[in-house]
Amino acid sequence: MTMRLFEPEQDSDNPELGPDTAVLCGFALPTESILLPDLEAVTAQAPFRNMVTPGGHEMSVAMSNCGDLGWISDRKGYRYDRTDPLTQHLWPQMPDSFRDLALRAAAAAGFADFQPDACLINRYVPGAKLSLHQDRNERDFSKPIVSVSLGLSATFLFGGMERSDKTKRIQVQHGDVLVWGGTARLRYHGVQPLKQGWHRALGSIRVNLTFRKAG
Ligand code: MD3
Ligand code: FE
Repeated sequence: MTMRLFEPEQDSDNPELGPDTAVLCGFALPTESILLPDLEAVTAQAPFRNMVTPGGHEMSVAMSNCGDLGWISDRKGYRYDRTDPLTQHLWPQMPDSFRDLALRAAAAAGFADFQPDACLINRYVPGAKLSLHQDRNERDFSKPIVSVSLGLSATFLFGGMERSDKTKRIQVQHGDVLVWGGTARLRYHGVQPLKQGWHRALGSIRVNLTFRKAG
């Protein structure tokens, strides 16, 4: 399903992504003026940092979190934790503007009563990318995932249940919200290297908020 709620800032021609996947174009735009200051406040408390993979590689995407649980990676593995390893404090609370947006997007996509306890915040600079992967660190795969794109546009790669499955490309831009649940929950996905550019809201970067029920 694709719902176009507002005029996009650029034109893009997105393919159908299949069952249990919703593309809500521009869904976050009406609350942008609250989301962006809330994002600033969260990342002032829990700064962006480039985590290390279990294999010892520094990720090109810088990350932070808010909510009861935060996604982290280090030499010991990928997992969720209540504490920010950088500050040793609990992750900042999830702002109401974030939680409310995720709840409304999930409901619009047909997933009632979504109660995210984790919001991973990914920051992309030009060249930063996310290789094809599955999101498997959550306890319950029956709950959907909600992704909010802010700033520069990016190209999502959207595959199947096997890493080797053919991928579709979808262009996501500032304000777009995507929801995956049900049969789509464990599909492989990734983000292509960010191209240089400038966006009025965030300048030369892209930020993605990923909401999950992790615990
Ligand atoms: C497709 N982040 O942090 S969620 C991640 O743009 C991640 O930073 C993306 O993938 C980003 O793990 C946005 C994209 C996504 C998430 C879950 C999915 C796509 C999905 C689950 C199933 C299918
Ligand atoms: Fe992912």
